[in-house]
Order: sequence, then C-alpha cells, then structure tokens
Amino acid sequence: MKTTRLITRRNAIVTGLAAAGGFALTRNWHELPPTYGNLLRMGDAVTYAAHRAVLPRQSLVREYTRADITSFPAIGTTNPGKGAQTPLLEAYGRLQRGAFADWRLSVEGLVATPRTFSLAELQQLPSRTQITRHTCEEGWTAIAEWTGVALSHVLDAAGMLPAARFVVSHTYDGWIDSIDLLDALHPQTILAYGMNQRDLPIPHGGPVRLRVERQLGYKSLKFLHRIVIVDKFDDGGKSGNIQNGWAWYTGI
Ligand SMILES: Nc1nc2c(c(=O)[nH]1)N[C@H]1C(S)=C(S)[C@@H](COP(=O)(O)O)O[C@H]1N2
Ligand SMILES: [Mo]
Repeated sequence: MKTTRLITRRNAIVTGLAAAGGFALTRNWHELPPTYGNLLRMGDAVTYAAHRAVLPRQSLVREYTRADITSFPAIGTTNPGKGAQTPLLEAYGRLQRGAFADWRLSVEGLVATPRTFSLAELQQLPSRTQITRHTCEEGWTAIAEWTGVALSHVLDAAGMLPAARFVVSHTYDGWIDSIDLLDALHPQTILAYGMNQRDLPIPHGGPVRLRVERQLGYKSLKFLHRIVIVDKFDDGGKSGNIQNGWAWYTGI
C-alpha cells in the first residue's frame, strides 16, 4: 500500500522544535533575519530564526476546498486608477482603460535576462490554483481561491543568478516590500491573476498580485509593477512597508 506522509506546518513546528533541541536555531549564520541588528525588531528575529530552523523548507500552508471560500473584503488601495496622484498611478489608470493589454511586469536585477512579462505570457507559464486563508494584520481572515504562476517559474524564465538573495516587489500604488528566497521559491508563492475562478478584480490587486501564503496579508502586494532580484537585504528603505511599523518577516 502506498502511504503518503502529509507534513502539516503545526506538526512540523512541534517536531522541529523537539528536534532542534534548544539553541541550534539556524543552520547557517547568514540565515539570521536581515533585520536582526535593529533592537526594535528583535521579535522578527526570533520568529524568523525559529521558522527557518524548524519548518521544512517547502512545507505548505493548509489548502481548503471551494466550500470553505468566504466573502473577502478589499483592503488598502482598492482603485489605484481613480483620481491618480502620481505618474505611476496615472500609468495604471491608462493600462486599466486598455483592459491591461499593455500591462507588463518587469523582472530586473540579478537575472541573466532582464525582461518583461505580459499577462498572456504569465498565463502561458504553468499555473497553480490554491484555496488559502488570508490573515490581515488588522485581525480578520478570509478564504479565497487564487490562480497564478509560481514566482519561481518567473524567476527561472528570467534566469535568476546564483548571487540572488531577496526579491523586492514594487507596486503601482507605491508599495515596496521584499521576501527572501525561501519564500520566493516556495511553491505556494504565486503571482496571482485569478481569484475565485475569475480575472483578479481590481480592488484585490488586478491584473496581478503576489500571494505569499506563509506570511501576513500585507506581504501579498497588489497591483504589481516591478520585481527586482538583489543580493543584499533591501526593505524598500523610506518607501518600504516596514516604515508602517510593520515587521519585515511576519511568518504565520
Ligand atoms: N499594493 C498594495 N498591496 C497591498 C495593500 C495595498 O494597499 N496596496 N494592502 C495589503 C493588506 S494590509 C492586505 S490585508 C491585503 C488586502 O488584500 P485584499 O484587498 O485582496 O483583501 O493586501 C495587501 N497588499
Ligand atoms: Mo492587511
């Protein structure tokens, strides 16, 4: 009989903690969270080190069934093209009026071939559909079905170079945030262009948003514009999300 061993994150954490047996938190020092030097962010450091040490690298978050799908509020920026106040938002408005036919995702930085992807090009890459729970830092959760392409396929297609360490995403409404390669290459980290079997609605980040399922909702950037692969920690500086007082690493 064939047995399939399903490793849940909860089991992984328990088993991993037991196995880690105390202080062997990180296998390599370079895996310390990039914010570790900041006193105010010591909490991130502990969570990051513990997660990275005890979770199997590719452990999946729970996936649900269609019966579990809930209503889903749209939060933060919900209509970037309306009353556009920056050149990027104006550009978004023009793209929206053209039904995103001219929308392109730029993939730059430490790649062999810096290039752009149209929506059609992303849709030609292998797709993944997942029904997952979104957890917002404000305290609500919601379940939806997301369809898109694994970020890893896109990074592959651009030829990510060995020096790559972080993936920094930029959005039309001016958000910048980054994830490390463990999250970037995780099979459930996708560039989503579909939600609940329809095109990703604009309020939810259309035409394309990130889904970083192992972290809180604010890491799942909407209205993607540009992805930059870098070799050093980059949290977006003054424009980065962590300026809100949010943790850079927010694994759940
Ligand atoms: N570009 C961009 N991405 C964003 C936001 C935003 O305002 N702009 N809000 C974040 C927050 S706090 C959450 S909870 C989710 C909300 O996604 P939703 O509107 O699909 O619910 O998107 C995240 N990504
Ligand atoms: Mo959020």
